[in-house]
Amino acid sequence: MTTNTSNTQIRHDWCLTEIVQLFELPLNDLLFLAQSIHRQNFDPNALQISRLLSIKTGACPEDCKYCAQSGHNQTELEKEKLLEVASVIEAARKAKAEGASRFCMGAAWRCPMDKDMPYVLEMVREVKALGMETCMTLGMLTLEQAHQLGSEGLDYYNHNLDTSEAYYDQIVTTRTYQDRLDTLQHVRDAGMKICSGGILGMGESREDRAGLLMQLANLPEHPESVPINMLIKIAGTPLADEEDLDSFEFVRTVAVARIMMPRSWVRLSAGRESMNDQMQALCYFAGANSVFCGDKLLTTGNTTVSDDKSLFERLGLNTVDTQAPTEELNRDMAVLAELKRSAENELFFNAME
Ligand code: SAM
Ligand code: DTB
Ligand code: SF4
Repeated sequence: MTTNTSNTQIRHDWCLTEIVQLFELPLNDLLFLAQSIHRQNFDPNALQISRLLSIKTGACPEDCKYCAQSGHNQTELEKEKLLEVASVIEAARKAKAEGASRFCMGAAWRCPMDKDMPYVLEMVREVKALGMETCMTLGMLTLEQAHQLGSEGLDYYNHNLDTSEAYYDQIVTTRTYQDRLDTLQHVRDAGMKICSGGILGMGESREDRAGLLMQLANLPEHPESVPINMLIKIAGTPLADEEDLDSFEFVRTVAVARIMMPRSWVRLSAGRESMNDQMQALCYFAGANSVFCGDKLLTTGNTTVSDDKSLFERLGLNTVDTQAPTEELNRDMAVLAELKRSAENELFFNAME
């Protein structure tokens, strides 16, 4: 197994065996490799912050076994109709004031109805006018709907593969893996960026986690954003009593994602409330460089804004505005370049060689 840290070639031909071999590396070697690749592609101390809002909650016809919003699951969730555009804009303004650079709007739909499109398009237009990046997750899209969203200037579309193709029918039966891949293709064809990742801790095997990453990395272009969610166990869902995933296995998955998709933003997504500070710090070391901030995700709680602020300060992490590189970021990049130069110096001991 090669652990050459200077090779950050973008690949789309990963096979399962070599991905599993990455997972099997001693943790220190895996983390070193991931962190080295991370530094060659990103400022290692910069975090991109996204903020979520559920614009339409509950009563979803899909049967995703993890989800509070599926009409097939008996959860205590209060259903809501599509929010008014004005309240969405108000939430986006608040998110921006709290440091978010991207505003992600999620709807509990199998796919948007044509009658809903004018409203979601107006949301995109008005959030963009605030100077924020926009992301939506509305379920499956036709090519035409993808073009409508793209023409309005939607930056990202989130559509997760969730798990491996082999494990998919244990998690969702009302749509196929190919349906998900088709929507991702429509998003690309319409010129938008892709946000696609998955959920860990749903009883899947290590091979399934490797299989998920293989699907993502072998897409014709890597998703620009890769959310890695830890299952939030929700009472009333079939996965409510699922066994906890080992924390180090989660960290390993983040590291392997970083290695396989070196230039993508890897997001430490749902489930941070169940992680201690040390585990989150390890995820950042493994190459996660994006998070959802705000006291709520879509329907569940999240780490508080003040806890996040305190942890980021203790770790020396800065938030980055991906739209407008600041002077501070440029300065950090200069420091990074200097560090890289000294690492290339012969006094630097590379234990991997
Ligand atoms: N209905 C749309 C769809 O499924 O694409 C958009 C909303 S859906 C809630 C967005 C994503 O949230 C899902 O694909 C899943 O990866 C993640 N998610 C939902 N419930 C979760 C849970 N309990 N724990 C972790 N992630 C979850
Ligand atoms: C993603 O991968 N995770 C976010 C976002 N994309 C849409 C959603 C997490 C949802 C967690 C459960 C909830 O709040 O209902
Ligand atoms: Fe519906 Fe999305 Fe939840 Fe599945 S994950 S039940 S599609 S809201």
